[in-house]
Amino acid sequence: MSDLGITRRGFLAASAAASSAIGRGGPAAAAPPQERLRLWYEAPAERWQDALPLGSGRLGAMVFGGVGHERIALNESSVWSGSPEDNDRPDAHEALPEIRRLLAEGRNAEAADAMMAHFTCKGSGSGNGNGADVPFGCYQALGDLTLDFGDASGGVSGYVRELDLATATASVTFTRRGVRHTRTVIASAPDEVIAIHLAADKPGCVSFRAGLTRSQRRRTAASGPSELLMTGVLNDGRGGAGLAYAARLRAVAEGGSVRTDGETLIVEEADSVLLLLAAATNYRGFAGRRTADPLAATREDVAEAAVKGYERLRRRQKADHARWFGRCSLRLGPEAPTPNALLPTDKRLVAFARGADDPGLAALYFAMGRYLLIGSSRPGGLPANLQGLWAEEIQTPWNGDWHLDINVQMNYWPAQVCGLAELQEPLNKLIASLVAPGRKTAEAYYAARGWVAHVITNPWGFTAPGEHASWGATVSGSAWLCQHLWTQYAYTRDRAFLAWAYPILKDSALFYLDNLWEEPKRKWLVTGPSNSPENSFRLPDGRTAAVCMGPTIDMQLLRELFGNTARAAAVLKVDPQLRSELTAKAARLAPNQIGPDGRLQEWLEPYPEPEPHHRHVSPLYALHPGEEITPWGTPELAAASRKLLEGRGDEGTGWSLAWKVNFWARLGDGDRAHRLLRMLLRPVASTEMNYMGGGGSSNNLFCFHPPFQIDGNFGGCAGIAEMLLQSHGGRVSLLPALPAAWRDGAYTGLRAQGEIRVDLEWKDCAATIARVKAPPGVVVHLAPPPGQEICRVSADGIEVLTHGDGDVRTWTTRSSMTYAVTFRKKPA
Ligand code: FUC
Repeated sequence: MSDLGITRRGFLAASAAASSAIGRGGPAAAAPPQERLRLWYEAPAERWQDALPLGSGRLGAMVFGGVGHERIALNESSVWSGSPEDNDRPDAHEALPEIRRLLAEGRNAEAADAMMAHFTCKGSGSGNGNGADVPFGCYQALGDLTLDFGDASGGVSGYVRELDLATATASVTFTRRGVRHTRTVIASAPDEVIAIHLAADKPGCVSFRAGLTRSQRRRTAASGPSELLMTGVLNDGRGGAGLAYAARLRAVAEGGSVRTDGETLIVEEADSVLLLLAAATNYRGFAGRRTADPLAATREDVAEAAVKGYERLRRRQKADHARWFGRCSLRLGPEAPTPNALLPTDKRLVAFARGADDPGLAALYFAMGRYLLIGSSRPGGLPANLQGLWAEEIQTPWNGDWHLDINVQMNYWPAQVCGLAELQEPLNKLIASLVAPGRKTAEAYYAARGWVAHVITNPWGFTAPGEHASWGATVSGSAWLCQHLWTQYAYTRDRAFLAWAYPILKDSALFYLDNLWEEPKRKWLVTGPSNSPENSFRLPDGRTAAVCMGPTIDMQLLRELFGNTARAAAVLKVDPQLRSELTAKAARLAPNQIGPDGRLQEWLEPYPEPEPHHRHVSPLYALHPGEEITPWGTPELAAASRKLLEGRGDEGTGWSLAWKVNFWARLGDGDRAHRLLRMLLRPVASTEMNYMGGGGSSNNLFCFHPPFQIDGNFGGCAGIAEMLLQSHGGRVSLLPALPAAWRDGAYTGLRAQGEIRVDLEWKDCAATIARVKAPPGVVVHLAPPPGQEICRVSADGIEVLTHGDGDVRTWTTRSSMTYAVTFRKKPA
C-alpha cells in the first residue's frame, strides 16, 4: 500500500513508558533510548490471529483494522460455560494401596488400568479438552462488534494499522476519497470499557452500521436510541442455564445522527463517533466482576464512560497502562534501529527468520510479553488463561483453561522480574480458591490432610485427577502453584503477603507429607501414582506406561515446597515442629539421578522413552524455574541437564521453545538461548494442533503452539530477562547469558530476588555500568558477566567496601541509595 515514510527519525527516544524505574527517591538512571515499541502493518488482518490485541485484564478486543468492514472480536474473562460439579470419586482412596503395590512391583501398566477404573475424576473431566458442553466448561468468545462502512469502492492510500505497546492503543489510519480516517481503540481498565473512536479530517464523513454478534446463544436488540444490547445464557454443561452475559454498545456522535434499526445501530454523517462497549457476566466465583446483574453493570459502565468522553477516558487509560508498562525497559542492539526494524512487523518476522540482523525484535517481544500480561491479568480479576484473554471460538483449544503442569505457571514467569508482582494477584487468588475443593480431593483420593490439585482447573474449582491416567494423575500441580507464592515473597519481601500465603503453603505441604510413601528398592520417599507431565516410558516387557512413582519433577517440587514452607514458617516464626519434619522428609525424597547415558533421569529408573523429543522437559524443573540445579552449585547436575536438553533437541511447541530459552539461559549459553528465541519468532500460520513441534509466532506476535497459546509469549519474555539478569541460587548474576547477537544494549528496572532493582548498560558484549538499588539491610551477592570482574561498587561517588568469594562481590545495603557498579575485563 503506502510508503509510510518511516525513517530513523520516526523512532522516538525513550517514551514515558521507558522512564527509569529506580524510584523511592534514588537518582534516576537514564532510560535507554529505544525503538518505538509497536507492531504495525500495511494491510488489515485477514485472520483473527493477525489482529491486534487489547486488554483491560477483564475486557479484551482483537482489532482487524478493516477499511470497509471492521471486525473487533470481543472477550470478557469470565465468559465460561460449565458450572460447579463434584468431580471426586469418594472411594478412590480405597484403590490406592493396590495401585501403589503394582507400582512398587514395576507393574505400571496394570497400575494404569487400576487407575482408569478407580482413580480418575468423576464425570467427563475436561471432555478430552473439548469441554464446552460438559460441566468442566470452556472459556469462550464473547462475540464480535462489526462495523460496516457501506460502499467499499474508492482507492485507499496511506493505510497503517498499528498497536502501540507503550500506550496500549490500536489504531488504523488511511485516506479514501480525499478523506483521512483515523480509528483508535483502547481497552480501559479504570473505566471498564472498550472505547473505539472514529474520526475523519473533514466534517460529516463518519457513517457506518454497527452490530453485535455471537455464533450461538445470543439475542441482540436496541436498548435505546443509540444503544445495542447483546445478551445470552451459556451452557452449564448439563443442558441447563449457566452464566448469563451482557454486552452493551453505545454510540456518542459529534454531528450527524445515530439511530437503531432492529439489531443494527446506524450512524450517519457524523464528524466523529465514540463507541463504548461494556460487557459482564454474573460469574460470582473467586474473582472477576462479581455481579449478579450484568445488565445493570454494563448500563453503569457505559453511562459513566459516556459522561467522561473520549479524551478523558484516553488520558485515564494511558496513565493506568503507563503505571505498569513503565516499570522496566529494554533496548537491544544499537540505539539506531537496524534496517530490519523499520519493516512492517509481518515482513520483519519473515526477514528475521531468513537471518536478518534485528536485535530490536527480541526487545519488542519482551515488551509484548509485558504488554500481554498487563492486558490479561489485573488485580481483582481472573488469571491469564491458555490464551490470556483472547479467544475467538466457542470451543477454545484445550478449553482455554488453566493447565497446572506448566502452562499457567509459565504465564506468570515474567511477573516478578519485570516488576509486575501485583499482576500475579489473580493467580494467587486462583491458588487460594483451590484449597477448599482440593481438600475434598485430597481426602477422596489419598485420605490425606491438606489440599491438592492435579493437571487442569477451571473457574469452578476443579482439582480432581484428569479423566485419563496417562496425563491426569500428575499429583504435583498444587506444589508447582505454591512455588509462585514463595517466589512472590522472595522478590518482594512482603511479609504481609507471606502471612496470607503461608496457610496455603502449609496445607499443600501437609498433603504431600501424607501422600509420600517408601518405595521398596531404595527406601526413598516418593509420590505415586503420578506422571512426569504428559510423558511416557517403556517398561522392560516392552509396554508403554505413563503412571509411575516418584517422577523426578515431583521430587524436585517437593524438596522446594518443603524448603519454602519451612523458610516461610521461620520468617513468620511459627510451626517449629513442622519445620523439622519438612526438613527431615525432604532429605529422604528420591534424589536427582544421572542415568547411564549421562542425562538427568526423568523417572526412578532409566527407562527408554518412546518419544525422546517430548515437549515437556520436566526433570529440568530444578534448573528452571526451580533453583536446585545451578552451574556453579551443582556442576554435575548442570552437565546432566545439558545432556538431557541436547537429547530432547531444540524443536518444540511454542511454550516448549520458550522453556528451552530459559534453560539455556540458566546454563549460561546465551547463543543457544538466542537460537531458541529465533525459533520462537519463526512465522507460523497453521492453527492445526501440533504436539510434536513447529512452534513460532503469528504476525501479531502471539505465540503459536500451534494453535495460539499465550504461555510461550510469557515464557519467551521471561527467557529474555533470564539472559540478562538472574537471581537464584543465592546470587544476582548480570548478563549471565548474553548472545553475540546482542552486542550493545541497556535495561532499567529489572527485579532480582530480595527487593533488588537493577539497571544495566553494555557495549561490545561487556557491561559498562550497573546500578543496583535495594532497601536498607539487603545483602547483595553480585556476580559480574562471564569474562568480566567487578571493578568498583560505589554509592554517591564513594567506594563501598565489598567482600567476595571468587567473582561474586557481597555487600549490605545501608540506605535506599543506588549503588553504581563498574567492571573490567577478567585477566586471562
Ligand atoms: C499441556 C501441554 C500441551 C498443551 C496443553 C494446553 O498439556 O503438554 O502441549 O500446551 O497443555
